[in-house]
Amino acid sequence: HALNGKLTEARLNKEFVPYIQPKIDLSSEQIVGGEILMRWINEKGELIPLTNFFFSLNEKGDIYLIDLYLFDQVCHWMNQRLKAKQPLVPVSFNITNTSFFDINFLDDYLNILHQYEIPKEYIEFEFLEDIQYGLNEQVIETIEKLKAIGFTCSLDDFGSGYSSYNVLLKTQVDIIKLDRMFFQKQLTEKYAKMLNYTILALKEMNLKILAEGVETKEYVDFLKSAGCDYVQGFYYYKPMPLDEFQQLIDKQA
Ligand code: G
Ligand code: G
Ligand code: NA
Ligand code: MN
Repeated sequence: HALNGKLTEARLNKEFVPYIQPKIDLSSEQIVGGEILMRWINEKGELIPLTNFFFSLNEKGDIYLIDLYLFDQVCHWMNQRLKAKQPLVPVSFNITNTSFFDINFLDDYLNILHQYEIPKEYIEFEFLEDIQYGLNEQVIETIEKLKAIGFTCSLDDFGSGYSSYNVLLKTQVDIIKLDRMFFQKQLTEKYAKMLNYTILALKEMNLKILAEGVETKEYVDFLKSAGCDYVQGFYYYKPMPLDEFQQLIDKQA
């Protein structure tokens, strides 16, 4: 399913769709944000999750173009919501490490934000430590620039092995996204203690904490008592098209 480096505007338009997964504030149980997750609709009309084709995209550098295209689409949507004075919440975008290496990265993203007049408070960037490159100087530098401009930055998949406490020493982030593997285990007494201390340690560092991939009420209740700030997971919502998402935020407004 390689794109063969022949990524045209027409193909982008037809085949790549931004989905969004709601983020829930645990104290209010309101939707306070959303993460953009791309979906590919192939020639047969099948919806394909990114994990199934991500590596072939990345090799060809196509991910940068697709991410930028999705960013444009979503900012356009946000602009329309803002202009019509409709409810809106901050939206997060995944940035692959190879995109940080692109010399045009900041300019390209900032141009789109200016074009659609999106306040920086509405934009969050998610990144993770790269398996191959670690967290190299260029990535750290770009994250510092994003932070200085005023964007929220979050560290994705914390605890998965790709991102660890070591990253927290190298760069400043606002939000830690606890990897979903944490919440797919049985919640034993011993394990609950370990999770409690992990959350406590991160809070001591003034970080906001989001639990990913939460699927059960047991974990929601536990995370509330542990002082976790946000949850994202099938227990509340799966990733969905933007029009479904806007109905949800309209309803809670
Ligand atoms: O939603 P899904 O399970 O397919 O996501 C798989 C992985 O792909 C996730 O780790 C996520 O961080 C990454 N991902 C999802 N959407 C995007 C996107 O639009 N751009 C980039 N760069 N990564 C994404
Ligand atoms: O790496 P990243 O955390 O960005 O990947 C997010 C991926 O996790 C998305 O592909 C999304 O579909 C998936 N996801 C989100 N919530 C859940 C959940 O509750 N359970 C499972 N198994 N996957 C989830
Ligand atoms: Na992510
Ligand atoms: Mn994640």
